[in-house]
Amino acid sequence: MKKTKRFLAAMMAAAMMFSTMPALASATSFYPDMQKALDECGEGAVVVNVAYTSTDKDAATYYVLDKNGNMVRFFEVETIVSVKFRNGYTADDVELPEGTSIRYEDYSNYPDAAIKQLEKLRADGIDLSPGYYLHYKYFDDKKTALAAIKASPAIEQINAVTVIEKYPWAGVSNIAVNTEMSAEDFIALYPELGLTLSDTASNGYSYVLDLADAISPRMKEPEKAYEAMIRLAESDADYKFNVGMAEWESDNAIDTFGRSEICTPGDANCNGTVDVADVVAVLQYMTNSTKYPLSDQGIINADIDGEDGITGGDASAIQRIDAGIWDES
Ligand SMILES: [Ca+2]
Ligand SMILES: [Ca+2]
Repeated sequence: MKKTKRFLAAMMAAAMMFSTMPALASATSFYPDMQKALDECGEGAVVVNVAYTSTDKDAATYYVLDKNGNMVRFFEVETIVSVKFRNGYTADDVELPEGTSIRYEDYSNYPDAAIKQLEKLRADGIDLSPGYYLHYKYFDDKKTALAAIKASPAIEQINAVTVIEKYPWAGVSNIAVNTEMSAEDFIALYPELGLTLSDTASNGYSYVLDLADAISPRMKEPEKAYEAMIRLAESDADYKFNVGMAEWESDNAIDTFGRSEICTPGDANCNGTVDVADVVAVLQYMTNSTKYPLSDQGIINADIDGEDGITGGDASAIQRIDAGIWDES
């Protein structure tokens, strides 16, 4: 996949800046597909590590450990954003941040392997038909571009597909730890993992610990290691896995799946149109969200002013979209 490869290169560069997020429970709610990852890995599977790229939580790698000691790596490759214009509007009518654009794409010039993956996403009900797609280089750009298209009267619908690749095993060779605890004390906490102090550069971490028997593709004593990994994941330890970079190539993925989020900017009451009723729905929600609730999709649709949360800014932005349509007729 041409686009994916380019992204992969950027992500590899960012990989060195991975940071971990110890609160795995909240990570699961941030990434709904993580539940799918757990389901795919069977009963007792646990997420033992999450790493985000750079400072923006827009892409993640997560490691799932199953009861048999197999570690599977899920890698969020990219988000494909397609847009539908309102009648009479074109890409020229959307003001986008520098470095981003909306272009027509039909994927027909993609390599066979990439087409296969896209077909699989289609089979999963994820729409990747030929159409207008948002192009961006960095995840930070995607965020600002998404905010711009959400607030544009030219856009009727946004379909964001996040592609996740599944790798058969994670080549975890060592763990970098950020702690005030001595290496000896840390090692003593997890005897089952057979940790030893590594001479690998620690890159800002306190130290790096090698796994005696790399936790891949299968542990020698899976049950013991499984328990130890859960203890590690549930601890307050700030750690990250170092993996073999050779395993990161897209072609090694054994599965690709995704999630699709459709958004109709401004349609707070989710009835398919944007009009003054949506402005009223937002204002009522702001006044008393218990009495006048918005649905989860309604909140996504209504939050268009670039500021997190539903505020007066969203109400007036929806009013502007509404006015824009009236100008057309
Ligand atoms: Ca509406
Ligand atoms: Ca907002």
